[in-house]
Formats: sequence, C-alpha cells, structure tokens
Amino acid sequence: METLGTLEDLPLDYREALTARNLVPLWPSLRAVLPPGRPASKTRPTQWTYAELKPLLLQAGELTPIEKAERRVLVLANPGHGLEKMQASASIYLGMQLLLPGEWAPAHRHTPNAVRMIVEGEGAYTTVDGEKCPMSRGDLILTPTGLWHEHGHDGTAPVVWLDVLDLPLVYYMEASYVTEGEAQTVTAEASERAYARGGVLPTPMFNRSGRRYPMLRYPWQEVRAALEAQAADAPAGRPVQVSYVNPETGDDCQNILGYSALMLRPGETLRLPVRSPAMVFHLIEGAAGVDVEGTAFELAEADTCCAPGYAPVTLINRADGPSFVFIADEAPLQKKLGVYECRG
Ligand code: 1HN
Repeated sequence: METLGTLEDLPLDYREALTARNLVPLWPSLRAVLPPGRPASKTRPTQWTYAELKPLLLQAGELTPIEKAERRVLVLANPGHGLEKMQASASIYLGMQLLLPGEWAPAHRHTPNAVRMIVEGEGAYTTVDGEKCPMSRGDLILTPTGLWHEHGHDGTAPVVWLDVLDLPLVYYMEASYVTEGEAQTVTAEASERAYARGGVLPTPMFNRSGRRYPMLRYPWQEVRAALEAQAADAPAGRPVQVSYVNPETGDDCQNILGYSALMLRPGETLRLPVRSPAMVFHLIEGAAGVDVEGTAFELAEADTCCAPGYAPVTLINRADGPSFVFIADEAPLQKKLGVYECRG
C-alpha cells in the first residue's frame, strides 16, 4: 500500500488557505480513517474490579446526597477513549449505581436506552412505564428509549447495579436529551410473569402486545434455569448461551445494544468467534478468566471488563462449579447498519 503525502508536505500558506475556508485535505488522514484489514480501535481491553469500586461507590454515598446526584453513579470509563468521554466502547456506556435505603431517584425519560443488571442488595425497585420491577441480584431490567423510569428503595442495605446504556452513540448523534417528570403511578402488571414460559405467550387479543417493549424484567432465576436446562443437553464444546429478546417477536430486546447470558461449565474454555462488535463481560456467578487478544483478566463475581470489536476473546471457567457471564455487545446496531461481521 502506497505511503501517502502528509500535511507537512504541503506549503504552509496553502494549508492556511485551506483552514481559513474550512477545508481539509483527505490524503494525510486517509489511512487513519480507513486502516487496512481491521478497524483501529480506541476501545482498550479494560477491567473494573468490584472489590476496588465498591468502597469508592459507598464513599460517594457519604459524600454526595441523592438530591445532589439524581443518579449516584461511578462510570466505568475506558482510558483508550479518554476518561472524560465516559464510554466503555464506541457505543457502550457502563456505570455502577448506588441507591441507599429510603432514597429516591426521581422519574425521568430520555432518548438513550438503558438496562440495569442488579449486582447486590435487596429491597430496591425501579418503576418503568408504570410497571414496578423489583431488583434482585442477576436480574436484567430494561429502560428502553422514551419510557419513564425512577428508582426507590424500601430495604435496609445498599443496593448496587450496573447500568448499560447506548449513550455514547446517541450522544454522538446529537440525539441525547432528558425530560423530567412526576412520580409514576403503578398501572401495569408484572410483564415477567406474563412472559415467564418459553413457547407460550399471552393470547394476542388480551395481552400487552402492541407495546414495543412487552417485557421489562428478566428475573435471574428464570435465565439461570434456562441456561442449566440448555447445558443438560448441550454436548461439551457447544456454547451455552441465551439472548435477552422481545418475547413477542424474538428480536433483540433493544434496538442498539444486545444482551445475553452465558454459562461456562466446569473446566470449560470457550474461544468466541471473532466478530466486529465490541463486547462487555460482567460476571454474575463463579470465577472466569477472560483473554482479550493476549490481555488476560481474572473476573471475580461482580467484576466487569470490555473487549474491542474484532479482538479474539477466550473465556475460561475458573470455578469448581458453573460460572455465569452477562454479556453486552453492539451487534444489534451493527446488524441494522449492515457493518456486522463474524470472521469465525
Ligand atoms: C440514567 O437515566 C440512569 O435512570 C443511570 O438510573 C445512568 C447515565 C447517563 C444518562 C442517563 C438511571 C445514566 C442515566
């Protein structure tokens, strides 16, 4: 591939003439925006350990009252993007949120989509679109674009959850904004009970269909049971994984980011297919090694790490029993845009 001319090759008065007219020569930057064979990635393989994060999050609980924070969150920022950008990858935002007993995070709605993966504690709940969703360890709760949501806590100990949002993408599109609201009245029945059994759905005439997001809470005990059931029949070597989908359509549960849970059986090592989307791994149960193109992470429970797109990733179970990993990725977005690739 030919080496292209640089900016410095050009006379200063020519460069200044371009700048003065808001013009830029392409060729000095062409290889940077179009690298050969594989994208250049700012997303650096990065790990955030819960043991290090938790005391700092609890300290935030002492330093900053909820009224002064609205959402008391420490953002898991990727240094490759610059910490101030608050992004884990090009499109994924991650944050650990703390809610203390009796606290209230007021209702709002916004354009970015969010999900919560509950890490620790009992007694908190989030109300989404009039549906009260209790929060328990391992549950996934959706807060899709445009739906009202607020968090409360009737329990006695701190509750912590992982927020995953497509904020970096929506912000980049200059489409990110919020609307403040009044506390919601609970009007909707629990969607996770209506959609609790695979293969059968509430009869369309009487169900919640017509809602773009019919199911908002995916209880961990159901997801774990689905993985255990799949593992009972899956031959060694076949990945045991379930995707969080819209039960009415089978589509990804949200438009931009994809969510799944993966079970590593005792002794299992899994080389994931090399794919274009960046990924986030959060350990729900067990212990796991994550090798991202030669960078080795060890995840204990509640630890989180990320991998850039196109990076080979290997997951290794380190526990005596099964390990369970929650995965977020950019696949739905990339598939919709037609840039998704799986290189096997
Ligand atoms: C948000 O609305 C929440 O509702 C958490 O808990 C984190 C990060 C950026 C923008 C909105 C929440 C957020 C957020």
